[in-house]
Amino acid sequence: MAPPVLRRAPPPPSLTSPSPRPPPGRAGPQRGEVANRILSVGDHSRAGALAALLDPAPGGGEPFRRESSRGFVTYTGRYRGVPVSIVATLMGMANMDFVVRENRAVVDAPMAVVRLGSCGLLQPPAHLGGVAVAREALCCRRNPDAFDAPPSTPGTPEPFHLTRPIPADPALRGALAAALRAELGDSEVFEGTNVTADSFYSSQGRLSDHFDDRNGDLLDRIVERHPSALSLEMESFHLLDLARSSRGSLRAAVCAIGFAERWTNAFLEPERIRVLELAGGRAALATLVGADVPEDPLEGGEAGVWDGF
Ligand code: R1P
Ligand code: URA
Repeated sequence: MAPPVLRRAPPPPSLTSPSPRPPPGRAGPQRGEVANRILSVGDHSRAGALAALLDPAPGGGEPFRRESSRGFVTYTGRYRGVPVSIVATLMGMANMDFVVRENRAVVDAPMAVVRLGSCGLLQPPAHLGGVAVAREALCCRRNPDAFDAPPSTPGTPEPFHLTRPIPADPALRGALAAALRAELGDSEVFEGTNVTADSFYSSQGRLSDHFDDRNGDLLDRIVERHPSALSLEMESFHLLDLARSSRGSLRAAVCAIGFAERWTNAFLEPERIRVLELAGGRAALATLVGADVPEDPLEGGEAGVWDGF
């Protein structure tokens, strides 16, 4: 009888997917529909308002608009003649991750991303209605392991973990701060450390009777450990983290309009919000247009929707 043929077992199916693409049935950003200069904003309404700042389309048409199946809205056109996209990134670090990775996958050129968000403010000189530009951002995460045991049980970790800060791209950040000052005046722009939280509530020090969050002294602890901490929001750190990890293919800077002063509990009046969003949007778009990245998003000047503008 012939000896059995020894065969190598087939390799197990890979558990990793080769590219950051939406799974079948989910439409994400498409090649030629997104520029290598992206203004990331939190919601559809802000994105739509800022899209009105783009260069007018020939014949008075609208800029290109696509809403993905995950709910991200992208407008693409030109600003001062340069291709740009405005993307509604929605809330939280997971959404920022989708937007950056899926857009990075369909653009060839190095990219510049500027975020214009809103934030809670942690201390003066920040003040309501001003814009906080982040020199750096760190992340504040609720640590579920801390809640395994009653508070102060020996060996239990701190309920919130603060990462080390990650710097913004210095050139982009400097240009953003200068453009904001030109729009709003020196007194309305402050530079410091941003804190990106993984919740609007627990890890932003908002107290609740319904949950054991152990966050009564969280904001004081943050400011004590990071005396230049000024703003508290939910996406910026992750954008800077992705830029750092992008092997040089993406640079980023972030700013956020002060919607709330956490030490006085004052909130910005709704009428001021749109005015500040438009001023911040003009500054962010001007910064993107001046960014040191190629003008053509795709290799060899391949066409995209920006060619219609
Ligand atoms: C919370 O209300 C949201 O507002 C802030 C936070 O980061 C979070 O996304 O930013 P946006 O106004 O950009 O959404
Ligand atoms: N966005 C936040 O994440 N926190 C605030 O306090 C205000 C806006």
